[in-house]
Amino acid sequence: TPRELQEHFDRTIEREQRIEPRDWMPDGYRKTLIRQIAQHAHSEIIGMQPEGKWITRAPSLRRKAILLAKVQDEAGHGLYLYSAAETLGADRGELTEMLLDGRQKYSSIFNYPTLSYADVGVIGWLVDGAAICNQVPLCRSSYGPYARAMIRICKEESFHQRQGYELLLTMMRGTPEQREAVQDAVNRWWWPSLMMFGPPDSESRHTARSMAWKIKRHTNDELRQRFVDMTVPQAEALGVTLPDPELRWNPERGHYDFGEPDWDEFRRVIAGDGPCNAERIAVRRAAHEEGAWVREAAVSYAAKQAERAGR
Ligand code: FAQ
Repeated sequence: TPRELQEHFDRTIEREQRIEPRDWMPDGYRKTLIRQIAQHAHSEIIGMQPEGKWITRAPSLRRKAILLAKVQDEAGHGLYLYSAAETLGADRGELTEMLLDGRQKYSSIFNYPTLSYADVGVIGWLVDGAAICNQVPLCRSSYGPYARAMIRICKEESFHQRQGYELLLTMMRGTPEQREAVQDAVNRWWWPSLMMFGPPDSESRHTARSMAWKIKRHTNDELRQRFVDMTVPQAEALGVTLPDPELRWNPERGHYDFGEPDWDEFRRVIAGDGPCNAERIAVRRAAHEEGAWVREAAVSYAAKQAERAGR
């Protein structure tokens, strides 16, 4: 009966066991997961653009090989995540349509421009750093296919974070111009990185529900604090200043205090009005349209194979 199904689901969540695709789940649980996993997948694919732009302009063969590998990993992450969404009954083609016509979101962070090669390092350090902070707890998410995809993604994100930090260490040992480029990139990416964790808890419409379902394991503000605490010592080691005059250690709390991100800017960017929103979607749309023949060929090949097997 429906009541027994619901009880079985609740017990599974309560015992920290995983919900699998074949299990009964409430409609809201399925919808929330599709929304979050699709947004995450879209972010990985759109997130290839800001760094991808620098592949042809990498300063050395070594940097180019590293960047190529990183951007390819992001494509891979997008694919695991679309596959995880498909286990919930979502259709990948439809999810892409929803991204292109603005019915589904992708992370605000990818709507900012990359102005120099230092941005590649800062994206690795701060953006991948924030992504790891947010995603490590998702390895314990209650939905099996999502949690398992997250394990592999987090391992690769750690490599991305280290490559960013290593690039920045190299630039900080370089010329004054290189050090300035790093500081300038840090100034531009710091606040948008804090916004990756989502709105403040008081304005987050999904957190309470998603935590009760153990899809999310921490609130947006908890993870934002964890990221700040982790990053300040790294900034000191690197020799850069984080652009927040309110940033200071609070011995009573045992955490760093920090300033309030500009939430109006955040709302504008997720509403489609950030510096690069139009460009990101235009590039994604063009890639989708130019790839139509590949999808058609694959479908027609699969149909021929099936016909042959049937004979
Ligand atoms: N940008 O109620 P909440 C990466 C939306 S890392 C845009 O708090 P929730 C790696 C939210 O969807 C980036 N929209 O929502 C990489 C909701 O809108 P809706 C991707 C945002 O879901 C690195 C509304 O605001 N990571 O790609 C943002 O409980 C370098 C209300 O918010 C993930 O997606 C935002 N920053 O918590 C790749 C991680 N924040 O749907 C390439 C998985 C919130 O009601 C290069 N996702 N919104 O219209 C999550 O952990 C959660 O979904 C949160 C938001 C924490 C992002």
